[in-house]
Amino acid sequence: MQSKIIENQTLFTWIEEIKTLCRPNDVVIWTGTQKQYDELADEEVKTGKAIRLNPEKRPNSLLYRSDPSDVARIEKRTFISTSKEENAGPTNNWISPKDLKPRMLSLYKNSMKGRTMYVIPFSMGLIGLGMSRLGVEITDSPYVALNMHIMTRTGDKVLDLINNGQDFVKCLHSVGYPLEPGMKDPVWPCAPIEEKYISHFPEERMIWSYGSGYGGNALLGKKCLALRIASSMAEKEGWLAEHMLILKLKDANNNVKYITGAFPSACGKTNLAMINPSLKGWKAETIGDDIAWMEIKDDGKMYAINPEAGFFGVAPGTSIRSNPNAMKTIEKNTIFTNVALTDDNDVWWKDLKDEEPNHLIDWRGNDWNKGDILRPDHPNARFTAPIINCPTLAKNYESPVPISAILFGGRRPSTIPLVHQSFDFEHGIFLGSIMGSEITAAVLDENIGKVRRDPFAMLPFIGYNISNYIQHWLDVSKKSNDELLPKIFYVNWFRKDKDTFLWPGFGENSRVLEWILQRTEGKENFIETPIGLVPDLDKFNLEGLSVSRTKMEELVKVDKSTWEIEIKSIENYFRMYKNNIPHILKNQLNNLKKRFDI
Ligand code: GTP
Ligand code: SPV
Ligand code: MN
Repeated sequence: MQSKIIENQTLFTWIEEIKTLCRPNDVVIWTGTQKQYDELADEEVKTGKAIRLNPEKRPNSLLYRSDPSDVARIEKRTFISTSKEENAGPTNNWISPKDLKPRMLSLYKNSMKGRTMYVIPFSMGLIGLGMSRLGVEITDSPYVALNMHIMTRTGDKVLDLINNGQDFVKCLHSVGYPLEPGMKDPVWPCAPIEEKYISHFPEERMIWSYGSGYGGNALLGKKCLALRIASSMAEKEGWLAEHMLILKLKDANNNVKYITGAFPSACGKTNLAMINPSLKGWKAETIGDDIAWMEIKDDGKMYAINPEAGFFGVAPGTSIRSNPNAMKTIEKNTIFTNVALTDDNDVWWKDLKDEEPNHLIDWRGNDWNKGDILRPDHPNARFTAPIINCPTLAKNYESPVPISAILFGGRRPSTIPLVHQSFDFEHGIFLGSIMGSEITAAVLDENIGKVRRDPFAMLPFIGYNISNYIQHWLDVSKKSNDELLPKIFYVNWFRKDKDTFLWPGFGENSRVLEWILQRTEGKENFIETPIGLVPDLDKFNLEGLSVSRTKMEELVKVDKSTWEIEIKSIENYFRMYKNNIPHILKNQLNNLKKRFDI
């Protein structure tokens, strides 16, 4: 397939350099056509890398099974490589470019032997929009090429912009499994864990990823570019790159408002982005489910875009009951990774339906029978689906939208109420900075289930020093005022009584959204507590809700003795800033203690 000629000297030279370094068998420029996608998908099926799902049940869809060692983001192999360690800050793994580059160059040497190298120009955000940014990913993984085709806007139109001189982020990826003649290619080639690197060079706006083929480690437009590199660009250019969903809401009176929400990985962004509101007359539309780029425009309001063109969503737990819109989204043209396969060549995962099938092929490719102890899907099994498949997609999903409220949230079995509002924007920044959540399977970690602090749901994604990140939020807010800025809320769908969730979640979260939108209009529907404003239950929509009043009271309770422990834990956490703790956090923490009389 012949694409446009590469006229941009920087791109041309870089491609030549990588060819010489990695020695692929051949080079393919991604043109972004359906034909190219279909042909590559067919080839993947023919060579046994992918399984074509039943075309009658799931047209044009594939199943991939990854290597059991390569199933999620790997934070301990993720690096921010800046010349000075302090520029990466206390939350990132740091290696200097001087040390890291030679180490990785020796890995990249000949690493694409026996493989095809794909050159994928892509745009994060609508092609040509002022808020969008360009990248080019060079990869030896057909899986990555197919996924990038869905997740970003790829092809010749992007190349046109690059040929015209627009900047792009260089993203280099190799699975790290060169093929010598006669060697058999495994179904999911990757490198051993100690050879995996997901490296970022923000000073050069460059990404080098080696050894992993999975998700955020390999689809470099997503977490690597749109969060880590973009956050560092945004700091310099005065905008925000955040791990947030974007949702359009219409209340029963047809008032339209937009909100964003930052929840850590596998904590409910996709679900909220596709919510089916349980409240009568309410309508919700999807704009984005994982990443928001935001800036304050001339009218003083904060606007957001979704830089992505697809969903890379958590499959387990997705069902007609929990998220019917996601189920519709993945009916066709979808890539599934590490889900189980049914006897009629369709997909399966935990809680897909009430009744489990008698037999499946599990995510490792083994037989699974009903009653087996091991689950048949991987907890971080994912679907990759085009955003245009989403039945609730907002018509204006490609334009910047003004944000009325920002939600922070996470999985907290105790302490944090169902919802509370910050006293003002600065207090909201504090709420973002103290966010905590149970670790989920979205990251390869032995501490799944333990609560860790995850400021702004950005702990693994801030591409620079976290002190400067907090300061940057403050600086951005100074471009406007509290009247015009979004109001900030902290939500927790995951409060538990012993082992069961107190709150039904999903569609019922619309009750909380209603309360939030009322707050953005200044309605007196709250009770003031030392941590912020919580719902006055007499003014909270409880009609038809299956939760008892006692449980509701438990859900919005702010208990001083619990908060004494929480405050100690926050103080302890803030020690990581050492001498570099932003003033705003110190002041806010003192104010919180004063309000509690501690
Ligand atoms: P990433 O793609 O990793 O960034 O995750 P995400 O934040 O988009 O999370 P997602 O919406 O995929 O949800 C992850 C898991 O949380 C799924 O298993 C959901 O079923 C579950 N979940 C989402 N919303 C709720 C809720 O309101 N209540 C409860 N109890 N579970 C929820
Ligand atoms: C996350 O972990 O937050 C994800 C999945 O959205 S990944 O793309 O793998 O980062
Ligand atoms: Mn995410």
